[in-house]
Amino acid sequence: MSDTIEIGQNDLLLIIDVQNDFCPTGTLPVPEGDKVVPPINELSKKFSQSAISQDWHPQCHSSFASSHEGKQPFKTTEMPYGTQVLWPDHCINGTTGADFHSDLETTAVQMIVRKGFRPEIDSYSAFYENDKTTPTGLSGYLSARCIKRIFVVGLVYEFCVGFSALDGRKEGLDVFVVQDCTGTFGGDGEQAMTDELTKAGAKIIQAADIK
Ligand code: VGL
Ligand code: ZN
Repeated sequence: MSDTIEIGQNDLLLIIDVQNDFCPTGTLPVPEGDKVVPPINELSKKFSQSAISQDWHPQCHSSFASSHEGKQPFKTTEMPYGTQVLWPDHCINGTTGADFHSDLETTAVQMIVRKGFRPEIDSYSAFYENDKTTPTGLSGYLSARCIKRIFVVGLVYEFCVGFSALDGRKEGLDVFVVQDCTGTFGGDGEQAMTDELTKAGAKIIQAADIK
């Protein structure tokens, strides 16, 4: 992107899952996951509207390998809604691991969307759970607030950031993923998500592209 993007009234910064368990000391760490915090804090000064998602699982959540006899983390299992990756226990509601990174500036954030709180369904997207039909309510909030463009940042690029961006496109929004304000597990999944985002018409930009 060479043109600079000016932020206005109908733009929202959507900060995805910047929580302790996705940072280097957490149970499902993204390499250098905490490095997203300073650039997100900087970027958020340009937005008058922002929302933040919080992965918020009950203790025996069905996305945890520990809830499935004999299953190891990072293997998959079949759920009624499709194939599900099994994760180490993470972001258990009410624990420190589920808290936002303590340096993340959240004072000006007007909306916190919790997701993944139903024991039987995981939720990557901040719009819909993994069955692709159960809404979180974010969509209605954005339309009531006349949001037309969302700028998505946070963790994890090829999971909750990417699926939120894809759903944003499906909801008819203009979607920008601010890549240098995201963290990734890396590897094939990252490239595959970039391809999907591009195909869906989401724009991948850097923080410096925003005025
Ligand atoms: C996430 C895996 C499991 C994410 C959440 O925030 O991207 N990834 N739960
Ligand atoms: Zn999760």
